[in-house]
Amino acid sequence: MVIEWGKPETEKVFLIGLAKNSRQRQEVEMSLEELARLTLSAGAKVIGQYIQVRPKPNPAFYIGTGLVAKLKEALVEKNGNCVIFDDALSPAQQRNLEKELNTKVIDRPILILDIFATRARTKAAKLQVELAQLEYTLPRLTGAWVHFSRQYGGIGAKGPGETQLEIDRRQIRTRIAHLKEKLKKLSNQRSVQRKKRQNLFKIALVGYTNAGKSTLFNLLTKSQVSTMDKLFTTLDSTTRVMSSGYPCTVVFSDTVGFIKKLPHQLVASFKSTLEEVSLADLLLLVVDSSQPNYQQRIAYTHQVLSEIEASTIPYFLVYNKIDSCDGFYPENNNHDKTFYISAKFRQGINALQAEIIAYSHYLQKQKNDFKS
Ligand SMILES: Nc1nc2c(ncn2[C@@H]2O[C@H](COP(=O)(O)OP(=O)(O)OP(=O)(O)O)[C@@H](O)[C@H]2O)c(=O)[nH]1
Ligand SMILES: [Mg+2]
Repeated sequence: MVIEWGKPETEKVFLIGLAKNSRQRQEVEMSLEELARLTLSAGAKVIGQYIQVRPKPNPAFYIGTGLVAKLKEALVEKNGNCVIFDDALSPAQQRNLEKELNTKVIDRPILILDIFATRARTKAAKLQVELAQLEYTLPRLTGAWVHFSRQYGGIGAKGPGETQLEIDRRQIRTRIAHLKEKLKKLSNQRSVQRKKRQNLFKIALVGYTNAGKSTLFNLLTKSQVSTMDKLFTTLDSTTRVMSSGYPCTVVFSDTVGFIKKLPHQLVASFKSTLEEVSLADLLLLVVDSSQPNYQQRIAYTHQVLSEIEASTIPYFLVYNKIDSCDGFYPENNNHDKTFYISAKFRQGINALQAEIIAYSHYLQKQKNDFKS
């Protein structure tokens, strides 16, 4: 299910963010920059943005009615046809806004789900994204949500009647059950494969999207998975088994990146893909250190790790892109396994690899001690 964005040139978007107070404004500005990148990734064009400072969202419209009126005028003036909010809207807020603004209203989770839907390539990723979309849609299935996908043909498109809605709800529930069943089968297949790897040393690369995980993965495993300056290039896990140079067989996994306000339905349905992470012996937490808010991104990564029950796994903190840091180095945070690298320019890789080898010796010894 992909939102019909229409032709990119016809999709003109306003972005909206809310700051609790003026101190939070800068943070919201950065969040909107990221939202703009996500919007571009979805093939639409940003034509303006508003940040409102208010302590609490308006229950009916999320933003204040003054800004709703201003936005309405701006949409007409600039020929805009879509508004994207940086936070999750309640079903009622979304409905009220669409009615008042006479235009399509989307929030960050819907946008992220949409990008995932266009990027999903493998069977598992497609099923997982569809499941997440339907679970997000179900409580929102009212007049504003038409059948399985949102049809934004014309302005003010009418929703179906209550009977139709009930049929849709039932169909969605049936489809959800069907998708879960299919995913369970795939997950069982994966766990058979995983069992075979039980005694191997498993390392997973994790971190915020675009941190350079796949670039580092390619270096460590001499692979060629896709890397791009785009959000969510990787959606599926790739694993590579390495033995030369290590005291035991090592399995590296590259997987989906995290992002702020990742819809929890998405995390839940990606659980089986993310099992590569939750069952790892060691995580390489890759950070784009050229980003001013890199610390927040580390915090979000930890948040998702705890959601998938991976927060107790030992990790190396890998500050990547140090070539773009302008001489500024991120602080060590008292984490004793911290590395500064540039995966793109192959700097600092030997030291990281040496420590991975040392750690695999340590794990091997632990396993042997346990056996005897
Ligand atoms: N300057 C610089 N750019 C880098 C470095 N490492 C990766 N990149 C670039 O950063 C972008 C993202 O790299 P990826 O390896 O695709 O990042 P990722 O973490 O796998 O991203 P997703 O799969 O989208 O979550 C690409 O354009 C890379 O070329 C680095 O050390 N320095
Ligand atoms: Mg990647």
